Amino acid sequence: MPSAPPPEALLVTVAPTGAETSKADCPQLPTTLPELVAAARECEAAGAAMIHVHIRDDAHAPTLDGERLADTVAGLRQETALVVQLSTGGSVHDPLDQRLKVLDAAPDSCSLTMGTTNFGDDVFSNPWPFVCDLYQLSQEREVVPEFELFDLGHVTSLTRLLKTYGLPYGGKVHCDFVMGVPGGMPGTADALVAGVAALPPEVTSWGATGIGRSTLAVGLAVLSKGGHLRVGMEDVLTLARGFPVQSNTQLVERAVAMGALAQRRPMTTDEARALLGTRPAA
Ligand code: KMH
Ligand code: ZN
Repeated sequence: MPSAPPPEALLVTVAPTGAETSKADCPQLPTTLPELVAAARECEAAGAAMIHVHIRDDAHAPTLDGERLADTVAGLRQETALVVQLSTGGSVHDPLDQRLKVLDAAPDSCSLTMGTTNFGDDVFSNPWPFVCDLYQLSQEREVVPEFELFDLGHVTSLTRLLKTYGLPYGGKVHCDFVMGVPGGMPGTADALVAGVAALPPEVTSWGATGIGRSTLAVGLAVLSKGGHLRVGMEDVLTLARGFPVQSNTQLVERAVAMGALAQRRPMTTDEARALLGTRPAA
């Protein structure tokens, strides 16, 4: 088994698309497969090692279509060495049974949110039985989950899940705090410190992302606590007030520059696979 990357190695995950922003509002959002692959290649060159993927249909609307998901995984694998993580969160409108089927596309990793969260005016539904089903399916299919923690209570649920069902495929436990969602924990250094302090001992690595304006506060707090970074247009659409993000690469470059100030260098894709315990690259 490959050894764990050194502490200075920084996992940068890019979440380029998400399910919330419309193409009409943000034409630079990568919503087609060629756009996604081009963004992935540029972000890999800029220092990203993992991609968190939501896909869109021909009308640029969020979809969990199985064939499109499989084509997306294949396209990303062909053109990049990135760890491919498919979202099982989808959009707030996606039914639970379709979200389970995402694993049929055989990604390296999948997101797995540890509880239900108010999500703006909507509800992001993750009932406990669904969390357990998805987790056991990920173990069976040898897909490494990234545990998404939107609130402090989700950390408690993660502890319960690991106690009940054991370790993920690959034996590593990686989680990601998703902070600043209206309805979840705030995107602040204080909230991050509380979350990290509550993590169960099985956790081998963690990262965080701050939604919207909390992106910088969370990113800087992550670096001072020794965690990893997720950035991308799923989470933030402005570089600063009045300066719209033009490409995901800009956000990855900024994350890499922030890491450099903290004397962290971007992790390679091989190091990311070792960190996360994913199946070897095809
Ligand atoms: N789109 C959000 C409702 C995930 O990817 O797993 C859920 C989400 C989390 O983005
Ligand atoms: Zn997502």
